[in-house]
Amino acid sequence: MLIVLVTACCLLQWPLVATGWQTGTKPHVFYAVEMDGGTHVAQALAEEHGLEFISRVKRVQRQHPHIRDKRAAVRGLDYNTHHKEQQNKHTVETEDQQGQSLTFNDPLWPMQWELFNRGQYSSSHSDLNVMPVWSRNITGDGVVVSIIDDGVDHTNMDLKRNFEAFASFDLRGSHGLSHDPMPLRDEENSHGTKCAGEVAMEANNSYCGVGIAFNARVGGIRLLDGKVTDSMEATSLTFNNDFIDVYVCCWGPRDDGQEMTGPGRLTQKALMLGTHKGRGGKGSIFVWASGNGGLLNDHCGADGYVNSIFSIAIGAVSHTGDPAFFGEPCPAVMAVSLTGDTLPLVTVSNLGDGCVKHFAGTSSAAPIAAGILALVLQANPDLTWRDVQHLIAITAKVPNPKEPGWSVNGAGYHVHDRYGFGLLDAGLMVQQAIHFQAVAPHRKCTKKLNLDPVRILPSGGEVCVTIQSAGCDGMDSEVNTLEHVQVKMSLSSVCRGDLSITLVSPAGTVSMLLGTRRNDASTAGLRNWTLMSVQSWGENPHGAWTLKVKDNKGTVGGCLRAGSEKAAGALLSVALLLYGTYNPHRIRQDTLMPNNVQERFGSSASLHGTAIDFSFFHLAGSGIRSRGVSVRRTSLLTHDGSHGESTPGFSYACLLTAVWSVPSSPTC
Ligand SMILES: *[C@@H]1O[C@H](CO)[C@@H](O)[C@H](O)[C@H]1NC(C)=O
Ligand SMILES: *[C@@H]1O[C@H](CO)[C@@H](O)[C@H](O)[C@H]1NC(C)=O
Ligand SMILES: *[C@@H]1O[C@H](CO)[C@@H](O)[C@H](O)[C@H]1NC(C)=O
Ligand SMILES: [Ca+2]
Ligand SMILES: [Ca+2]
Ligand SMILES: [Ca+2]
Repeated sequence: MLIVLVTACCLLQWPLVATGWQTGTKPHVFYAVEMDGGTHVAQALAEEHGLEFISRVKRVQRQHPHIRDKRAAVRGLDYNTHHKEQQNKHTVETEDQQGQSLTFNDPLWPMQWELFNRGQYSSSHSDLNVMPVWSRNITGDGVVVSIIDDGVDHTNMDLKRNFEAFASFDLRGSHGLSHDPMPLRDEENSHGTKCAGEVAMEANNSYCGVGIAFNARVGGIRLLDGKVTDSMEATSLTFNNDFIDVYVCCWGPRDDGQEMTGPGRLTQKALMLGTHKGRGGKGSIFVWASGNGGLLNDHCGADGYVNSIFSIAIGAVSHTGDPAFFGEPCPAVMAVSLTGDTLPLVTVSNLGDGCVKHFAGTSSAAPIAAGILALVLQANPDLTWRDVQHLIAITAKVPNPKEPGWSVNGAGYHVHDRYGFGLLDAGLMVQQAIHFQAVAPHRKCTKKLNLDPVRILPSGGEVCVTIQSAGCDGMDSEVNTLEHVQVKMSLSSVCRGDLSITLVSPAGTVSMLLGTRRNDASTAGLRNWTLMSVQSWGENPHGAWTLKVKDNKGTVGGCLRAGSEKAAGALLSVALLLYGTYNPHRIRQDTLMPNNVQERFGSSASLHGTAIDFSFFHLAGSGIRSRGVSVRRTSLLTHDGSHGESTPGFSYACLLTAVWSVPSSPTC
């Protein structure tokens, strides 16, 4: 009772979150209220004050607007000169495809090489291997995907049928508070609609193309049209999360190679809340575009959304399996999907005749991944947010083994800074998903390093610290099979973009957590910045971890650094965060066995008789070397019991919104 009264007080006095400064939009005030008592109490409170309950978040803070960029705009693409659209003069259907492939009457279906590649545009037959899944009548039925972006045009002929209002919301309030995410009709605001089309364009309606999960439900949460706040992001990421299965975010900090920022406090909480409570406790799936700053030498280690363990960061490769030129490397990238780089990519739009043939950027790659995950979730709705990440790690394949940079980690996973675990394969993923056993409970083992005195980084030199980890041996938090690894650190620097930060695991896996960025002349250093790697997935964390910060002096032209300079900075604090599971049957020093990637799926590589293309079969003979690590095979998954509850006790809080008028010029 007391808390409610205090809350009411807050309601009257703290317009914590004001988002009403857009000209021409109807102003709304968002209130975050911390309280006990659960949804019904919050709803009653809202009603009492003429407010609308939106969703819950954990904590409140003063909101400052910031910019989040969509990840579609890529400079230097000129579609007209890149290729001639060859007609299928060379349509050879392989034995496996005969009798298996569905045919659609959608006029642009023949152009959708990424879904079904018959050599339409080149000799490459690489695609997402979705046909065997569709042939089994797995088409996204019953799965709900929401695009958090600039809106979704649900009047489009190809989206009408699959549009889901309950997966939709308008946080910009331009139509009043509603479930109508209709975007403005201009090029700038066609992004979310394009993303939605890739996922769920209606199939066989004689219009435009076919979505990868063409029977999934799709909605849009309209967030991006002007500046956003932490609270708006948090609201969108937790919106109706018992109903929405997959959220797609093709935006983030500016990919200008200078910015280093990530989710604010509320958004971090929202990502955690979503993965713990969303989807009835199995966890919301957050698919994230990994960034388009390649041409500006950006590195996704500088993107806190990508570094979150709760998001699945997706990069892009072309039909030849080469990384897209606009892509960004970092060891937090989980996988790649195919993109409309120089080839067409069919989707819908809120402009013109509603159908477009080109869509590029990691913005075009992430929705495809989300569509594949919709197929996977239809095949096995019980999968948790972590099960899904395990499935990606197990089934993604090496699209181009000749690309330098592949290595095999201490648990036998092939990893790469630009590809993550590799290219998604819908057929393989669905096949593995059907009988997938939930992974063991999530554990987190933290080790803080005592850095007193601080370690000085010599100019042009490097500083190394070793962290001995026992993997929290003997404690409830003991981890012996890794998933994500994070390093939370603070350092000062005279020129941030000159720095590179690497982490070497006890098994010898080298993760380049942050690469140099030639445009980042910031002197701000890192303040409790969290870096992440998925590249030690499956390894045993027991042993010595080495963190190395190197000053690559001269990388950033904009940093005028004196020759007489003594230090480039100092390492102030380091904590190693190990996430994973404890498998009681795991032997500490795993028996060394030759790694044979083929062995993993060699015997079961068919989905109802359809051969699945394992490009990564080439791995063994391709000359890929692990970085001096003896490659060994360990148990990939821990099948040692049900996945249990490890939900932290969230104190209850909620976000309310009012349609009250805002004082004339709110200046937050
Ligand atoms: C699409 O419709 C055509 C008739 O227009 C039909 O022949 C074809 O089998 C349909 N495809 C699917 C996958 O239902
Ligand atoms: C395909 O699945 C849908 C829904 O899951 C079902 O209604 C339909 O009957 C199935 N079709 C076939 C041919 O099994
Ligand atoms: C990092 O966070 C800790 C605890 O939250 C705080 O004490 C410390 O001052 C922070 N460091 C920096 C550089 O902001
Ligand atoms: Ca269609
Ligand atoms: Ca970036
Ligand atoms: Ca992530």
